[in-house]
Amino acid sequence: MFETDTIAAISTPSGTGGIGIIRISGDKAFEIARKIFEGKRSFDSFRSHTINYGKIVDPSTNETIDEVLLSRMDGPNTFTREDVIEINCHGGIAVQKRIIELVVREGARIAEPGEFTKRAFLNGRIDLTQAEAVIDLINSKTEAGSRAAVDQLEGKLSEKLKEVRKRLIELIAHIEVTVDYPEHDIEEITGQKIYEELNAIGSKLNNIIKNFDKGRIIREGISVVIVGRPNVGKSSLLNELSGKNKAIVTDIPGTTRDIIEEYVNIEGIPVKLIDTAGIRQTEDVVEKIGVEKARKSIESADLVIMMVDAGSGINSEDLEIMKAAREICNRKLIVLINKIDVADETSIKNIENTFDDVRTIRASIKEEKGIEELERAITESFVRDEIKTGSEMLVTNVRHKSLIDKAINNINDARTAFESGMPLDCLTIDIKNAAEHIGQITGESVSEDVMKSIFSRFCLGK
Ligand SMILES: Nc1nc2c(ncn2[C@@H]2O[C@H](COP(=O)(O)OP(=O)(O)OP(=O)(O)O)[C@@H](O)[C@H]2O)c(=O)[nH]1
Ligand SMILES: [Mg+2]
Repeated sequence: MFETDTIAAISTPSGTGGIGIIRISGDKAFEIARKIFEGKRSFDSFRSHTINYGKIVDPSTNETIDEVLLSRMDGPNTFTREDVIEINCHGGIAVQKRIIELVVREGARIAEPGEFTKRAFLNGRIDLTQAEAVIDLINSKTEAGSRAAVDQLEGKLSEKLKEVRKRLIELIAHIEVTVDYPEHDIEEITGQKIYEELNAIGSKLNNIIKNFDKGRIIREGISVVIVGRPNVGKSSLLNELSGKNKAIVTDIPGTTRDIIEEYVNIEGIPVKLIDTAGIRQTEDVVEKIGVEKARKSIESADLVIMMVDAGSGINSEDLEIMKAAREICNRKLIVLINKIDVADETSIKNIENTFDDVRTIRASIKEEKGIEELERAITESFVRDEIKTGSEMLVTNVRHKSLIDKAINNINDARTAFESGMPLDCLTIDIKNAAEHIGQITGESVSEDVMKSIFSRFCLGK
């Protein structure tokens, strides 16, 4: 399982930048540096964790490839715990490529995505939740998202989970002792204690998981679906909010045929906007599919914006859609009354009265009215109760969530077994499973497959 060969990668994003960083990690890192680096002083005179000026020279031709700054970092005080070299070169992708080719020729291998972080994990520098936090940090779309990732990187989640796992293992040990010395009255006292401890651990896990929805929103954003009958201005809204002309807008009803998605950042929260085909009875096959997709997307949305056209007023189609939206999602719902520029006060009032039990917002996308109020309404409903993260720790990762759920189920099984009077040693298998599931989160017990899938989500050079 353990690879000890030397790996290398260009760690800066590809393209032309101010500088490029090439990272080498492993037994041969220093040997390679000795061969290709020429400075005023020799490589071996450099102290660890210093940056040194010099040139990269191809030893086979004596050709200078670039002027560089070279960092020498002696293991184990490095990210991977191995000897690490970092070469800061002058950008240009061609130069970076030549250097990395040279490094490979002298004995390194190109790193797989995430392999540096994987080594940090395998060498005990970080645990699995921290490794995953590195990915989240790279990918995080918002400040709140990166804050949650930093918490996780600092090991707050694993600290809690390691503690839970320790308690579970102690429980198993406890039961085994009890079973080995089966004096009846001792067992009864111990049994009660074990039961109480199981309850305590169960509620601790429930506590950790209860903020998951909030964590998910911070990590992945809110998904907001825009629905309404054809021509009310759904695609215009998507374009307006995203500042792009992604969706086609025409005055022909039935313009949008498929789902269109766009990420926008509203007050620091990533919002996935979903524009849908106008919902109406239609015989057009393509449009029918679009309408079906629109209905489906209501099901998975966090928030539904139901748009109506103030100019033409409410008709039975609007009411049908509204009914469907309410039925499918008892979720958050906003009615956006669009095109107020072509409607009079009475008809707008009329619409507001029709939907007097939900939040309504008056808007004209044409005249850019009501957009700010809508944006506020979108974030408010979530920010207030769900997104403001205090100091509390958030579980943002679906993998973690599902493993904690499994562990909670195991613990509940053990509790049920105890309640129905099963002998104590029947509980151990459930408790062991719970410990196993928790261990898979922190990486204390984790399979090669899981690791592969986690680290493959990294970009190269990380
Ligand atoms: N007067 C007025 N016209 C608007 C407003 N918003 C959108 N429109 C116009 O309404 C028409 C339809 O807009 P779209 O955004 O394509 O409507 P849609 O809901 O996506 O329509 P489908 O994709 O067919 O379901 C276009 O001609 C827009 O320019 C508005 O606030 N006022
Ligand atoms: Mg459209």
